[in-house]
Amino acid sequence: CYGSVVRQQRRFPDDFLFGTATASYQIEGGWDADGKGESIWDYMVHNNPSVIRGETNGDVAGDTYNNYKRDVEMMRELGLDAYRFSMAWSRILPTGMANEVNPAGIEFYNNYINEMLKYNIQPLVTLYHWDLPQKLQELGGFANPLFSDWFEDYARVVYENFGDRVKMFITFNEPREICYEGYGAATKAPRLNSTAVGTYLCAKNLVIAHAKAYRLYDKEFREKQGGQCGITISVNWFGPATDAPEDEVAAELRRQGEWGLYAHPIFSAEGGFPKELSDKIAEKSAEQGYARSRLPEFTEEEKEFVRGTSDFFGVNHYTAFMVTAANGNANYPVPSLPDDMDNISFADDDWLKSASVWLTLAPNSIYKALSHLRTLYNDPIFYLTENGWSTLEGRDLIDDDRIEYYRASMESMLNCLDDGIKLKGYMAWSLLDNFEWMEGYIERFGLYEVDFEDPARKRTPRKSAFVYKHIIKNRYVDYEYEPESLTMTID
Ligand code: GBH
Repeated sequence: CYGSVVRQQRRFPDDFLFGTATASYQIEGGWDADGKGESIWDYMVHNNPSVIRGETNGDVAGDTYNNYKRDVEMMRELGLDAYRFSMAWSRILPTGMANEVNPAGIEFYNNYINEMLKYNIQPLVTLYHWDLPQKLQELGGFANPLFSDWFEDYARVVYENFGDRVKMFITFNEPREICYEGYGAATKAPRLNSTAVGTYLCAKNLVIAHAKAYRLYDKEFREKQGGQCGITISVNWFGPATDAPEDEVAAELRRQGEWGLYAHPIFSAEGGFPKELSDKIAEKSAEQGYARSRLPEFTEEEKEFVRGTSDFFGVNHYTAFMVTAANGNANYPVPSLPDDMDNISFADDDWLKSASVWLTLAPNSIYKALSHLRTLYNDPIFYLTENGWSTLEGRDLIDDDRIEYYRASMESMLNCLDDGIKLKGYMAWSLLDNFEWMEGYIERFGLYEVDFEDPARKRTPRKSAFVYKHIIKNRYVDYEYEPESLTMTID
């Protein structure tokens, strides 16, 4: 009509959960406040500050420890249905072990949760978003087979204290980042660089720890608390760069190495690690003179114990890559997960670039990832537990590229819903600017800008905050919408 493009107004259902996500170390500050113990991030940034861009750290970050009421006020401004945040294990259990509970830690999370509930915002709690108590790292962390018991004990303390009000628990955030980046490489704490042996050992112990925490909830808490328990895995989309069969094989190995190592044991019908990657690792281990495959096996009993232990599939999805076979020519360290997968990936030059090297706006990638997972794992319930866009530090309140990204994500989710994929919610990363791990405060993901020079850590809404608010309120994407001013109110 009148030559303008009429977009079909596809809607999100009223019970679709719109929220935002954060993580304890990235926002809380109060790193040693009121009896909190040291985490592996505290330890790393204090002992090896130069590993972080700008040599900053999360000692204060957004100071949510003292500003949580303002954060909840921002949630109200946006009209969020839900808010995903993580608990710092060492704030609750300073040494990591459950014999000694820190009452101030329990009180902080109680206040935070109660403030959300006062305004009908549903808390989604991640038990572990990368800040392991340092004392447990000194015992080997995820490489110690007893890790799963320590995690189960911690989970019990969390369920007992908060499960009367929290109805959705996520055990781990992004096993790949924990096991590959922290153990196999040196791009996250504890920077062990312990080769593929470390990555795979961590993978096995992590999924068993997840299963113990899930089964504990199931057995002792679900009946009286009535909530759900699941895991969040990072699933970016990896498709073949060409039609060549070797690129399809390469893409499949890449998907198995990126997320299959963690998803397959939990979500597949047969359980255990994914077959093609397992075979490849066994073959390469033998060729390289190892007496056994560096990928540990699951016993039949362990496979059964882990299989089916998630009420939903939490997906952190940001971007996509194209994959091509490397045929041993990529010069990855040997042995390493990248060398075992043996492929190269890249983004299309035409895709919009963010401030993060790894993050571009890839077309319809949420739909590609979820429809693949749906077929592979028998149509699970999905929550997108993270998705977001980075801009460079600077007081860039007009963030049109972030708006473009969020709108594209909405369209891709609507494609999922049209197809009957059971996608139930979306958590934008992130509510506010925060400590972006190795990138410090240089890359910003917030709907709210944070002034890290200001002792009060003032928060200011970006333009994208208004656009997201409008989507949540109306349940569709209005391309005509422009905020009248950048003044926020609570509706
Ligand atoms: C999420 O990870 C995290 O859960 C969250 O804490 C984080 O703030 C957010 O993303 C934004 O980064 O620099 O090329 O070596 C997303 C998965 C995996 C993305 C590691 C960045 C580093 C790639 N991340 N990756 S590179």
